[in-house]
Amino acid sequence: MSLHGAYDTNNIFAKILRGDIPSVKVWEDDHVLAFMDVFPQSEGHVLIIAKQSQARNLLEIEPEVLARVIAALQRTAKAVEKALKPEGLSILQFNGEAGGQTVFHLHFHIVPRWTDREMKG
Ligand code: DGP
Repeated sequence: MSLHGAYDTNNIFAKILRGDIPSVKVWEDDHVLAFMDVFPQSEGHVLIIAKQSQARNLLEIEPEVLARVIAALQRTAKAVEKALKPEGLSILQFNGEAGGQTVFHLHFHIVPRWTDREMKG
């Protein structure tokens, strides 16, 4: 799966957006959805996606949509910090299979970190 190509409307996050498969939603508005990662790297691992964009990666996302996603990312990161009091937060984002991406609908990870807890992944 290269950085270029067609958006697969049957990718997992498209199915979550359609309600075809369940997700644990953290926050949403008309443009953005934040939900729990089903394979968390730490407690409180959240994913942020745009609802109405078929961008597969950062190279494809429209700048105005990206701005909404980033604003939601910051809002959600603040909520995670308030709820879980992590010592750090990793914001992760992968592009293309060779870049570590496995679901080809643009997304950002919020991964809370604690120095005394073992990291997964
Ligand atoms: P990435 O490598 O950035 O493409 O990460 C994709 C993430 O999606 C990975 O951390 C696991 C998560 N994930 C995969 N399948 C599902 C699912 O069905 N539901 C949820 N909530 N997350 C999923």
